[in-house]
Amino acid sequence: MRIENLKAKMARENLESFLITDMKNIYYLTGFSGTAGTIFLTKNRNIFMTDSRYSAMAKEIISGFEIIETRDALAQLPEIIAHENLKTVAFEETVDYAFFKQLSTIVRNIEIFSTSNFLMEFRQIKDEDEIRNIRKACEITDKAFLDVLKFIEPGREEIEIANFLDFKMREFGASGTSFDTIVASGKRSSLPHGVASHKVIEFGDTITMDFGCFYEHYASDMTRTIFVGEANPKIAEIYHVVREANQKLIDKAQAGLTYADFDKIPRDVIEQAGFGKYFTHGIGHGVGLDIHEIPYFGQKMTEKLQTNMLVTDEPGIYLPDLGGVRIEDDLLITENGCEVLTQAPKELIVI
Ligand SMILES: [Mn+2]
Repeated sequence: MRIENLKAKMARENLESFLITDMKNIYYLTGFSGTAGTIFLTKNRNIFMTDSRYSAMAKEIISGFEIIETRDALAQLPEIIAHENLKTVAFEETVDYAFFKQLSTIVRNIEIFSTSNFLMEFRQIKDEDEIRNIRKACEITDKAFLDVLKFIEPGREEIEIANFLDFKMREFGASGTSFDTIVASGKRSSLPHGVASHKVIEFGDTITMDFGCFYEHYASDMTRTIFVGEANPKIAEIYHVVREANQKLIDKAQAGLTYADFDKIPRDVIEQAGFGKYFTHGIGHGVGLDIHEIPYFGQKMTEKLQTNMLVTDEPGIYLPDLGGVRIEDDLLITENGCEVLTQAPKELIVI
């Protein structure tokens, strides 16, 4: 079905052939999860190329493709191009320069051109299986958060807390973390993406933890901010503003909401509270096979949310030299609202 949808789009947009090298796109189309593979699609043929390490596995799990075993997929192209009488080859713009140079050298005398996010139109709408996997990834993330609350105490390093979260997520069934776990404490919590450091947790610290995992190739992404011993009153004030912004978006998110409004609804809450200039990043992003994928949101974007998109809601306020708060949930967009897949508590927690 996925491959049929893609080939129909290729026909609509006059792509005679398409070279796919992004491993997430390859997984999406075939279920192949090895580390080396290349897809080449033409009107008449679906070709999957991989080397001898993976060809047996590919033959077993991939249907609807010719499997070619080769250590150099690009070297196979001239013959296919000649056989299919192709005039153009499209490729993904995310390829690296060395690949582009090799492609330009091997594919001569016909036009090559790049496409942007060609498969994402499909990937951004999740099917039942994908939703089930992301739901599970979110459950694992929630459980790790509940456990880390019992682990955090003054004297521990941020890195120890990050390692604990990573270990717990694996223990609960994750295949790994979906990105490097962020633990930013004290003044460091004012760094929106403070990677865990050797800083030691102290009484009175604010701690922002942004973490997530992969379950069956699908990601979760959650942020919670908590306090150790006591909450600094100014940070407690912004905590309530951020939480209100996060909740207001949950209340309003549904299919049909424009990307501009998705950004504006929580941003207005923070601006009206007088902290607009301290909310310095985007409100959210899509989550799926990639931890960050479309949709992204901006103030003038007229596109609309669609049913079964999976997006984050992550307002934050960061007061320089004092500390910051971010609360992030993963939302499944539905026809009449949204479902919050990350269920870890959001009331102000002091441990
Ligand atoms: Mn995020």
